[in-house]
Amino acid sequence: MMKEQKPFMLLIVAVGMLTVALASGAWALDSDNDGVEDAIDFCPDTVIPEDVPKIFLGFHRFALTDDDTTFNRGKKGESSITLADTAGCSCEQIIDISGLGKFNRKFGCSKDVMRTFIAAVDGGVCAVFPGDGAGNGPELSYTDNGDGTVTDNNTGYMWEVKLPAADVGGNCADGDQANRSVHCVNNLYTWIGGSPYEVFLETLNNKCDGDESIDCTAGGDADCGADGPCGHAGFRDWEIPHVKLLQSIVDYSGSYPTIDPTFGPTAGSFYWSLTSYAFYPRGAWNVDFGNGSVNFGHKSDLLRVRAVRGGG
Ligand SMILES: [Ca+2]
Ligand SMILES: [Ca+2]
Ligand SMILES: [Ca+2]
Repeated sequence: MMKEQKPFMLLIVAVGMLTVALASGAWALDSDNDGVEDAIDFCPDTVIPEDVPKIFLGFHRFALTDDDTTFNRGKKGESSITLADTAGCSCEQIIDISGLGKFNRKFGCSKDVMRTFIAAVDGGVCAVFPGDGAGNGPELSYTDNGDGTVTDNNTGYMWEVKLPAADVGGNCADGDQANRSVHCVNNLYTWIGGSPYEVFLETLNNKCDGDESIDCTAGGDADCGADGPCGHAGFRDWEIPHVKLLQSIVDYSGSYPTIDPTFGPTAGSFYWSLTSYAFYPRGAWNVDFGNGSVNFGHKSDLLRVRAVRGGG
């Protein structure tokens, strides 16, 4: 009797284990076996323990030096950082992704490297498509960085803040645009190549912050000396937003202009996007911050622009 029941008992046990496994999600695919599911694992083929450090793990440095998924730290043993925090990336993989040098490879990833990478991972995972400002979707939320930039807390994108038309330091009251700061609210640019539109980005990315006359294209921050960092607010990757990104900052609650005041002076008028009109290549899309509409115009039209960088 016992011999006949055994396979049946085994089947019951197997079904029970399968049920528990499915309920706990334990069967979700984790191809590199690092405890982070493939769907949210940013780094495939993680090896534990990893090939870093090459010499020894530095005092405040992190790496996966034993068999578990928690980073070891200096001589202190296990740290509080796990592979779940780094989206499944080992120190070695972080070094490769971040383009870091041999020092990290010899002694492990520094606290700053880990912190920056984890923040980037968090930013990516947390990026949210904002609502319309009129009660639908996530609430519009912005942070004034106090340096001529504002961050959209939903998308993570950083935007340029404009100077008012009366601003004296930026010479915004000067009738000749060539004498004004590129940040002046009423500056107008065409979309086409070789245009002031290119001058605009060229200045944001290659002139010293706060002094738009010093060129720091070659030497970066070193060329700027006491005039601050190279690039607007110290960043050199400013772009013109594509049309959907530009529309993401429209506030449809009925405000005029249709944008949060954190963005500083904004005209109730048309702002260029990067996006060409596919059916009429001489045209490109713009957003009207007078009513929130998306329109297209001739690339030779003189419209306003607001720069953007980074993102989730
Ligand atoms: Ca994994
Ligand atoms: Ca460990
Ligand atoms: Ca991994």
